Amino acid sequence: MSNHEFYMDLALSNAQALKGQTDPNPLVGSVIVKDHRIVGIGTHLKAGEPHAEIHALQMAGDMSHGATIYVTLEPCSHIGRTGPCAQAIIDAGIQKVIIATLDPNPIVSGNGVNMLREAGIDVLVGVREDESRKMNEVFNKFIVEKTPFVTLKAASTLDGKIATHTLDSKWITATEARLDAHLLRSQHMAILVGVGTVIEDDPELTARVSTGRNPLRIVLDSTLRIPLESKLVTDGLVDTWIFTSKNQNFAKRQALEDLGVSVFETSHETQVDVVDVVRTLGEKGISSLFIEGGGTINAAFLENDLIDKVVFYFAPKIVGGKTAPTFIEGMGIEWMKDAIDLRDGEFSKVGQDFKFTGYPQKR
Ligand code: AOF
Ligand code: ZN
Repeated sequence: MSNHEFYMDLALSNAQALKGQTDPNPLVGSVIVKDHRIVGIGTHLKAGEPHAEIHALQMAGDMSHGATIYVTLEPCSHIGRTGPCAQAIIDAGIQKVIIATLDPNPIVSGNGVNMLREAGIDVLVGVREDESRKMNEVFNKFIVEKTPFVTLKAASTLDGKIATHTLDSKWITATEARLDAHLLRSQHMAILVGVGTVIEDDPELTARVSTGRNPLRIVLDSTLRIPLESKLVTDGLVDTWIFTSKNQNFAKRQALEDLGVSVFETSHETQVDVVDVVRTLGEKGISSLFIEGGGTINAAFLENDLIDKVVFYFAPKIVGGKTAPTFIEGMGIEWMKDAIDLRDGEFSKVGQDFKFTGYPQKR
């Protein structure tokens, strides 16, 4: 490993630790090195606050003169809520800028590098590029498409069941996998379930991990069957938004709105239109969505090509049973050749369970 990679890894791991805290802005880390010593370290902490480079430059002070700065994302060239960082780097007398990847944000992309080069600064792009791009997979999509990066999560037995044929489902995976899923919840801006889950389990849908913030809670409910006394309606811990159809119960809607719940009608007559849901969330600035639905909701999002990533936990157990529910239901496909392929699949072990992550190939 070269020095460049060593310092970029430090910047990356600092940034990665903030996952879920900066959105809808990217995760960005920076390190400043002068005469083989680290003189500044900075990480972007929160949208609207200073960018990573600014924190690092402040720490380095006069030591920035003639130094090398490592940044996991191209320094910005625009004046937004802060910035431009490229100008701050020039003003600080930095001699060399090492960047992991260009900024996919169309108002920055390439312009930051151009600004630096025009000022006579030596710029190198591409150190740990893949790692940086993967770290910001949510931001990379949202900043270009303005719709959320959607992750589908499920936990099943090894034979794909999410309950037995008597509908007993507690518990499929063990504590470690459930904690891992709670951490993922806290890293998303919104979490989505179906009304069936609310009626059966009366969940809180909060992230029970010490550092986590709680995501916005979203329920798909075509007629507005959600009980007015359910925790999502009454606990006030986080906002709850319900997406419904034209076939909604309008009196119930008023009662829900009086209790502080937001209700959105989608364009379908009898069902919740999941394409509308994702589009609306994007318009509301939600950059990441975590789906914990049952088999019907999961299938609806998959069939509409709306899933960017899957996280499946498999307990090494078999329950069997033709009528025991599985985590993808719907109609299913007709021909094996049309199966949804999952790219870049990875398996890991979490406690006694197995975790699969992969990226559905869009059609
Ligand atoms: C960040 N943190 O460390 C860097 C960013 O809204 P603003 O003014 O903070 O600008 C956000 C844009 O700045 C963001 O979309 C990205 O293109 C660029 N770089 N953003 O939040 C950072 N370096
Ligand atoms: Zn910036």
